[in-house]
Amino acid sequence: MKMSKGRMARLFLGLAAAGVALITCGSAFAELGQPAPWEFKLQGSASPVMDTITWFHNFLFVLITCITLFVLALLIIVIVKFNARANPVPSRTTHNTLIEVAWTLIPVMILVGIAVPSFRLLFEQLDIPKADLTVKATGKQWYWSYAYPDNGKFEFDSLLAKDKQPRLLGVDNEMVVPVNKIVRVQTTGADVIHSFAVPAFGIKIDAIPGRLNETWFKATKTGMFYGQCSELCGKDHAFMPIAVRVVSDQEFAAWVETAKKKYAASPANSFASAGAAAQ
Ligand SMILES: [Cu+2]
Repeated sequence: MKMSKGRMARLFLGLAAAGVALITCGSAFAELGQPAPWEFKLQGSASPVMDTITWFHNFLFVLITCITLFVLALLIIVIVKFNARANPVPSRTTHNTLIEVAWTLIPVMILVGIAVPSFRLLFEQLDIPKADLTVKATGKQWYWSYAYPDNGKFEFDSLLAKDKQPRLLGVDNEMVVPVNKIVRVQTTGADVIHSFAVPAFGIKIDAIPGRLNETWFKATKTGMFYGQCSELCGKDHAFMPIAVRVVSDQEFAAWVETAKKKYAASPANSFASAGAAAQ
């Protein structure tokens, strides 16, 4: 099948227009803290770690695009210039010191250029700064329990609320944290391995029975942020969302006061039962 030049140009133009439409669509629907239809980029960032992750992702994307285009250009040159018809008498050259040194050194330099920001990001994630508060998230089949050991010692369950929006992400009791404060998140599993993940904060950490893992985030924006259990943990794995409400310091203090009373009698409240056992 032969295509005229005009038709080909129109086809390319159409494809480009579709691409642009898709990109603008993706960002038009994008909402902070939750997934959006047709989204193919990372979720908007609401923490310093996620800022770095987003930057590193974009940096690598540009880099691999350049490398791929460069290799593609070399392949096209070889195919066009050095095929048997265009180049019937091939050169017998087998070595070229300059090129050999270049194709060893340049990739090494590229890898070092990737390694430096990569390790910096890894340390930023793993080196937990002095925390302003600790929240312990326990993964259970199939919901999360949140404990606040520093703020009045209470614990409560957070279950999927079928009537709440966004669909399959809304919960009955959200985890609440203050804005611009360093939150240490400790995770563990009560039955099987779960995984605590909130994309906008750039955190994902396994919740393993018998072990206490920890990570951290500093939410830089107020609002609702959603995540999901990210380790296949059983039949309702898809129905144990994570909902984090980020509020101001005053709102957080007020919430702690009401939460202490509200969850005092909660069956999840390990502090209450520990207190009762001690008496
Ligand atoms: Cu799970």
